[in-house]
Amino acid sequence: MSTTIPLQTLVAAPAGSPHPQVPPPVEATPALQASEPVYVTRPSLPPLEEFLPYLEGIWEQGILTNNGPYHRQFEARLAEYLGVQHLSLFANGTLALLTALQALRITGEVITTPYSFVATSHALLWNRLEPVFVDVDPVTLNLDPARIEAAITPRTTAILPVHCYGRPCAVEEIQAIADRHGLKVLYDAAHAFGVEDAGGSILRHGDLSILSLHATKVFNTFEGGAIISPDAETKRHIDNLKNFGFVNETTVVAPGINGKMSEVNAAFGLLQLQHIDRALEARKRLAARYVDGLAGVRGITLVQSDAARRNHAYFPILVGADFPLSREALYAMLKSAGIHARRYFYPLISSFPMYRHLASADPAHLPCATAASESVICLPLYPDLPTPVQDRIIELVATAAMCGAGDARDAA
Ligand code: T4K
Repeated sequence: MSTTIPLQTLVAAPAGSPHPQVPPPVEATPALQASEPVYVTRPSLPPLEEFLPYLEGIWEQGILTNNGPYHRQFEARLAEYLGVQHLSLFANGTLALLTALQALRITGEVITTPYSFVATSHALLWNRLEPVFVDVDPVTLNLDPARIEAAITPRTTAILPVHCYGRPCAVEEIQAIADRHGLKVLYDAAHAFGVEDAGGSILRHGDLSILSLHATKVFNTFEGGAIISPDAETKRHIDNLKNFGFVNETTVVAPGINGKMSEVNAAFGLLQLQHIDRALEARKRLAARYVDGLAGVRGITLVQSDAARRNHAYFPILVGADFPLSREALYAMLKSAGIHARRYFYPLISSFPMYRHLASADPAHLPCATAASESVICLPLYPDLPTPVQDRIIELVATAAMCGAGDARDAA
């Protein structure tokens, strides 16, 4: 491991600092120069001057939204980049989820995971659907296919799995179950931008997949989302739904919504496509560095994707019972050192007030999701994360692993 820099150097030293011996940061990055906290993620942003011509184009044309030229271009280029054929842009991932459920006319109960961002289940409630929570696999942290069939009732119409952290779900097994029971499958692929399995894009599975292009995601358009459809007809229907149900100036065929992405977001997306491969490379390098630094740390389990092409969207670790600090103590220790890691996904969705009354929300039925939720920490990972800062994060975790143990856990 390379030389690390004491965290004090992340904070601007006052005049007459008692640390004159501290060497200057190796890389003069903003995060090291200022007393800025280190967040779980920071958005990838291209140089501002590269975006100005796109804005000028919008100003010249006066088309701000409603399937404008940038929207059409970005939709086509994004589909091409992702290796899918039928993609509809949305204003955000949540609107994409809401619309996907409408498009497939889902009713009754939907089997889903409690181990996700709350938007996954909220999209069901907004469609007056009942989430039925099924436990996750303890290794993949995705919906456990072995537990799905037991949760199917005559009211079940769909399965809504999440490729959590961008790790592919057990897509073949889930499809086989859906086929046996006549269920639709909608993938919440909010984390899975660019992820591929042996056959290509992970987004080709199921009846529909949705993406998030939010600021915190691997690929962002500030806010944004997309639905990936299996055929042109489904895409057309979704395009109508996201535009109030209009098919032409005077005809409305469905109670649609306004889910459209604006020209500014679409133009930004076009520019972002020029930078995404470099961003993914940086994530890969940083993730490998975490693996090198943390793989041997006692009590820490790394949650790794087995995808053919990964996106390294997050770097989750599980803090085990044999780690000297509790998860909460490690989280607090990192925070006090200026490292704002996040406990994605804690609390479980099923424990929020609007869900906890459901029979399927009983933690006794969700032991693996509960255990993961109570032990996970997502460490900062984003393309511009300075190497010395990452080394310091690794050092903090590794040092905690060696500290005088049981007492620290008890005290936390
Ligand atoms: N399904 C799944 C599985 C999802 O994870 C999500 C979203 C959705 C559906 C819905 O998609 P969208 O409708 O959002 O497109 C964040 C995001 O807001 C959310 O998009 C994401 N999942 C979720 C996992 O994470 P928060 O509440 O943790 O965000 P926030 O504001 O605390 O941001 C985290 C850190 O990122 C901040 O501490 C600093 C940094 N940050 C954030 C923003 C927004 C920046 O540096 N710049 C920024 O602009 O939910």
